[in-house]
Amino acid sequence: MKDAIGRHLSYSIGKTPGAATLRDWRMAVSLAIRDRMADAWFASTRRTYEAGAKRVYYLSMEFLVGRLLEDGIVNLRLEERVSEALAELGQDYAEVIADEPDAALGNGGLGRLAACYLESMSTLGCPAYGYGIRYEHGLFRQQIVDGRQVERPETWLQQPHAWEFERPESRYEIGFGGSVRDGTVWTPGESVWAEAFDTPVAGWNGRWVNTLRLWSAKPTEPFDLDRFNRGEYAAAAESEALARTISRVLYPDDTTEQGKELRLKQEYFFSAASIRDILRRFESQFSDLRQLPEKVAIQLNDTHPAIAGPELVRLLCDEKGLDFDEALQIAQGTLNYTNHTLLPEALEHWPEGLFGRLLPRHLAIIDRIDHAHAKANPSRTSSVRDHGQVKMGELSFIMANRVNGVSALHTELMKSTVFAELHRLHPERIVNQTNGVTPRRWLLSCNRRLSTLIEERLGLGWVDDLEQLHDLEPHLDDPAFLDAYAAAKTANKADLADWMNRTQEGLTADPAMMFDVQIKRIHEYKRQHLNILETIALWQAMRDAPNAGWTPRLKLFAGKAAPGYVFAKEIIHLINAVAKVVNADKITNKMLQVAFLPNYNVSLAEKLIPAADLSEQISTAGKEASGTGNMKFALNGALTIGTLDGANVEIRDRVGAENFFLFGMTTDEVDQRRAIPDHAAKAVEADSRLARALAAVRDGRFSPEDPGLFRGIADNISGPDYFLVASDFSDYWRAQREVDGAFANAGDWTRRAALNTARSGWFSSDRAIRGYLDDIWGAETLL
Ligand code: 26V
Repeated sequence: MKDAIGRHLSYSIGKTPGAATLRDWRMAVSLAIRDRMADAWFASTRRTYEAGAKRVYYLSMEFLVGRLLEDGIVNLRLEERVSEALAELGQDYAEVIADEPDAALGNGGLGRLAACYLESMSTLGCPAYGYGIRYEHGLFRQQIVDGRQVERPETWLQQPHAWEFERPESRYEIGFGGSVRDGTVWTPGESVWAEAFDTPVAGWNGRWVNTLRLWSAKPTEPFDLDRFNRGEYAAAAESEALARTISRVLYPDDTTEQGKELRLKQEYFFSAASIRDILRRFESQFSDLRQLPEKVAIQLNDTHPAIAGPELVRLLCDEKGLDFDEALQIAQGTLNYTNHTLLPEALEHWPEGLFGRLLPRHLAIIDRIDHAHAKANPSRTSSVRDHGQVKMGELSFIMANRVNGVSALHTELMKSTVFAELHRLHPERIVNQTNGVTPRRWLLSCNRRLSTLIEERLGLGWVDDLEQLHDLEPHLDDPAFLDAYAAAKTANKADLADWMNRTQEGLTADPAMMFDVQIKRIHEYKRQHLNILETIALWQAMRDAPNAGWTPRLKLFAGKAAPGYVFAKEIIHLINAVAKVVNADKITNKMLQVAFLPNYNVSLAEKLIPAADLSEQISTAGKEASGTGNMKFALNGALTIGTLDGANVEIRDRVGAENFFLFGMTTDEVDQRRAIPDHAAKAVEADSRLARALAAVRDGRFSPEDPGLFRGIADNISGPDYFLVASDFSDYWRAQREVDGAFANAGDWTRRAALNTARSGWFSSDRAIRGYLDDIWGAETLL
C-alpha cells in the first residue's frame, strides 16, 4: 500500500513526498484505492456479459454520493493497511479522508437514496448502472451570515476528481428544438454532445463493482474561429458556453416545480444519452429488440427522467423501424417508476408550448401513447395532456411496468390520491418498496465506536446481512454491553461537542446534555418551526422555574432551504435568532442550548447521526413520503420523536412502540382538522404555552432591533397554518416531556437506544434492493 501510494504520488501527481500537499496525498491514496477496484470491475462486466444476465439501469437526476475515499477503503477492507501506510509516510489518516470535498450531486433524500442503492446493488452483485448528470456545481454551499442563509456556488470540480474515468469515445449527440417532417423525421435545431464519465462503485468486500455513468455536456462545435479572428472573443465562445450550461448546475429547489426550460433540457439530455447507451449495449450482445424487457430493467427515479419513455419509443420506431404498438409494448415492459412525493407543487408538469418547441417529436409520441392508453381504457377520464400542461407523473405511470412508493403509508396514499384513477385501471401496477440505507456508510464507517462494539459481540456478518443485529438483543441483559454502548455514544457526543464548541460562536455544548437533532431540508411540511416553537416554550418554562429539575438539552438543527423559498429561509433566521438569545441566557444556558450548523451535507450527517440521542421526525402526517434519515438515526441508537408519517410508521412497528415517542395527528385527522375553520386560532387559544411562545416571536423577543421581523412566521402558525403546527403543538410538547423523563433514566434510555439498533436491520438498502429485484426488475444477482 505504501509503495502504491508513493508510486501515484510520483508518477500520477508528479510530486515528491517533501513537496506534496495534503491534497496530493489524498489524490495518491484515492488512485491507489481506485486501482484495487479495477480488476473486480472488469470481472463484473465480464460475468454479466457471459451470463447473458439482465441489467438494471437506475436513471436519476441526482446521486448524492458524498465522499468516496473512506467508502472505497471500507468496502475493500483496506483500513488497517491504508492507515499504517499513511502513518509510515508521516500522514494522518483522518485528515486525508476529511480533505475530500463532498460530491453534492443531489438535493436530499432522493439523491442520497440513489447513492445507497448503487452501493447495495454492488454489494449484492446485481449487474447495474447508475445514469445521471455530472454537474460542474453541485448543491450550493450554505453560509449563515447574521443568522440568514446565503448561497455560495459549490466548486467540487475545481480540483481534479480522483474517482472518475473520462470516456471521450462514449458520447452521443443530443438534439433539441427544430422541426418534424412527414410526421416522423425530426431535425433538431441545435445539439450538444453528452460525454460519459465513469465512476466505479464497489460493494462490500469489493467482490462486485458497478458503474456510475454521469453525462457532461460538450459543444458540438468548439468555437467560432471567424469571430475569434475578428476579435470578438466572448461571442466566439458563446455557443460553447451555452452547450456547457446544460450540465453546469444542479437545480436546488426540491419543493416547487417551476417549468424552467433549462431543467427540461437537462432532463432530456441525460435521459436520451442514457437510453442510447442502453440500446447500444443491448445490441452489442443481443439481436432481437423484442427481448429488451427480458434483458433490461430501467428504473426512473421520480419523473425527472420520464422523457426516457417517449425517447425509447421514438428510437424503436423512428430509428429501428418497429411499429408503434410494438415499440410501446417493449418500452412499457422495460420501464418502472418510483414516486417520491405527493406534494402537488413538486409534481412535474411542463407547459405544452415549451415542451413542443424543445421536443416536438416527443410531444406527438406522448399524444399517441396517451390515445392508445385511453382506447384500451375507455373509462379513463384524465389524460397526460391537461390544461395546456404535460403531466409527467401520469406519463410515467402509463409507461411503466411497475410503479412504486417508498414506504407502506406513502404507497397507500398514492393509490387513494394522485394515482387513484390509474390505480383502479391497473390495480397490479403499484407496489411498495420501503426505502433503506446502506449499513456500510451509515453504521460501519460513520460510527466506528458502535460498529466495533457490535463486531466484538457478533463478528461482521451483519454488515451485509443487517437483520443479524437482532442477535444483539440477548446482549442487552449484559450490563457490560450496555455500559459499552453508552460509552460509545458519549464519546461520539464528546467529539461532536468539541468540534461544535470550536466552530460555533456562542455555543457551549456539553456531552451530558441530550443531543436532540433535526437535520434535513428546510420545509414547512417537515416543520422545523414546530421544533423551534417548542424550544421557545421550553425556554420560557425553564425561566419560570429554573430549579424544576429539567433535563438538559442541546437542540441541533441543520439543513438547506431552496434559494427562492422565502418562508423556509425565515425559519432558518428564526432558529439562529433564538439560538443567540437562549445560548446567552445565564438562567437557562446550562439546561438549554440551540445551534444551527451551516452547510448540511452527507459528511456532516455522518458526524451528527452517531452523536444523536433524539431524532426529530415531525412532519405533518401524509407529507413525508418515507424519510431515510429516520432510519440512520434509529440504526445508530437515537430514539425517535415522530408522527405517523412515511417510514416512521414502519420504524415504530419494528423497534417497538415503547421505544418511540409518538405524537400528533394521523393523515385522516390532518384532513379533518384542516377542514375546521380557524383550526389554528382554536389550537392557540387552547394552549397557553403555545400562545406565549408565539407572542414572543411576534413581539420581537428574538429580534429586538427589528421587532416585526418574525411576525410572518407567527401569523402563519396562528392563521392559515396549512401544516398544522398549532394543532400538533400540545401533543408534541407532551411527548417531549415524556422524552425528558425517559432520558433522565440513563440506564433505561441506553437499553431503548440499543433496542433501536438491534431492531433496525430491516432498513438496510440491501433488503430494499432485494425487493426491487424480486417485485420490479425480475433480475438475478451474480454473486
Ligand atoms: C423535486 C424537484 C421538483 C422539480 C425541480 C427539482 C426537483 C428536485 C428534486 C425533487 C425531489 C423531491 C422529492 C424527494 O426528494 N422526495 C424524498 O424522497 C426520499 C427518498 O425516497 C424520501 O425519503 C423523502 O421522504 C422524500 O421527501
